[in-house]
Amino acid sequence: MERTYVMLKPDAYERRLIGEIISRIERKNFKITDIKMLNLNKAMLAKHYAHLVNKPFYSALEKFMMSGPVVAMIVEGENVVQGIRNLMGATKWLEAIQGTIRGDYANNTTENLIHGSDSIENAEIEIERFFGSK
Ligand code: IDP
Ligand code: MG
Repeated sequence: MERTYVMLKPDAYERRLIGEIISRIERKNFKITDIKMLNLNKAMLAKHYAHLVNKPFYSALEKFMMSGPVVAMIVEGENVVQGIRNLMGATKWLEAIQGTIRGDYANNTTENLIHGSDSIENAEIEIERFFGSK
């Protein structure tokens, strides 16, 4: 069965939206097979966001992602990588359509509530990074 790595960001925690977002994942009939809360550090973020470290917004992203705990999950289901991306909505909040998590709750492109792996290959790398070999 396909699986993906999902991470609820510190704004989801701060805004008390953890339950709401997990409910949307479960109502879609995806299965959460592991879950934990953790605090990220600069080294973990530099690996997770390696494709963005040279962007002008990276220091703001880093600060935001260390501003509180994240909720890390392994989520399983058929075509779950794309399925979670569809539930999330577009990265840029103005492009995220209503009915998606970002479309309904985000009004900022950095503080956009949720991470989901963008490919099956990256899902396995991210699960290994945050949960170890499983
Ligand atoms: P994704 O989260 O939709 O996969 P990525 O391009 O992988 O989008 O970017 C990772 C995270 O970096 C985004 O979720 C967002 O928090 C932040 N980010 C991406 N692009 C921008 C931008 O143009 N301005 C500000 N923050 C951004
Ligand atoms: Mg991404």
